[in-house]
Amino acid sequence: MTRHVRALFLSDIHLGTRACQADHLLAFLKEYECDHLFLVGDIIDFWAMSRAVYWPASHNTIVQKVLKKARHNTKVFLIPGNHDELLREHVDSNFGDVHLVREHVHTAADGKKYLLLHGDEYDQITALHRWVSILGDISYTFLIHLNRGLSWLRRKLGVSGHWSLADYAKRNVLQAVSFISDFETAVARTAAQRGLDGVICGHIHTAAMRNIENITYINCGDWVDSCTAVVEHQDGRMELLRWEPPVAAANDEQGKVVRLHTPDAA
Ligand SMILES: [Mn+2]
Repeated sequence: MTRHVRALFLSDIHLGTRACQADHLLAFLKEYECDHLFLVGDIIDFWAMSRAVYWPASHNTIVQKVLKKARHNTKVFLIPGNHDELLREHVDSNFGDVHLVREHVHTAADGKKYLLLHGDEYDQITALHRWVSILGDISYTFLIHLNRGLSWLRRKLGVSGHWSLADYAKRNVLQAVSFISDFETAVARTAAQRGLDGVICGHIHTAAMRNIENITYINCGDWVDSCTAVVEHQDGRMELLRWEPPVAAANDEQGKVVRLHTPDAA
């Protein structure tokens, strides 16, 4: 059954890399139709592709699905991130029906205004020390690969549910914890300075939806590890979702959408 939402927000898909969970994203996209599709950066990972290209058919299918939506009734906006910063040279132009913008203000159905940006400008590590960031990227990729092995083991043992090594590391390494909260606060304050109600971003691969200094801070997460997305319902209510892949690899088992958080829920 397809659900029709007002807007769908995705970030950090990292097409062109082995880490991209393209099949899960395709399964998720089948469940949703939307009036607006916002791609909030790091959609195609040109940065990783300069080292090695990994582009199976499923990555083409994702591009085709997006273009098909754009041709029909969906307004598609693409905000380049740091891994697809090549596209930043072309902001404010249209590629077919895809609008390329540096950032965007989205007015939700309830009148709330959200600042949409990728977020790397607020990441001091990326902004100041690109080499440190590339090293970080490589060790992060290593953690994701290691997690693949662990997930396989968990499935064999019949353990269900999502558990991420990279996520565990981020939450338990003190430096990472303060990095995430510094980033979230900096982005939320930018939205406040512009007189907006909230911000929707990506970049740090940590999905979130919460209130920071009276600003609704929303991070779409990613499709390399957490498989998370944000939707706006017809009434303007925002919701954070996670795609939960099937536990067993059996053909008849299907994944499902898990509701992570919605701010206005009773
Ligand atoms: Mn990024």
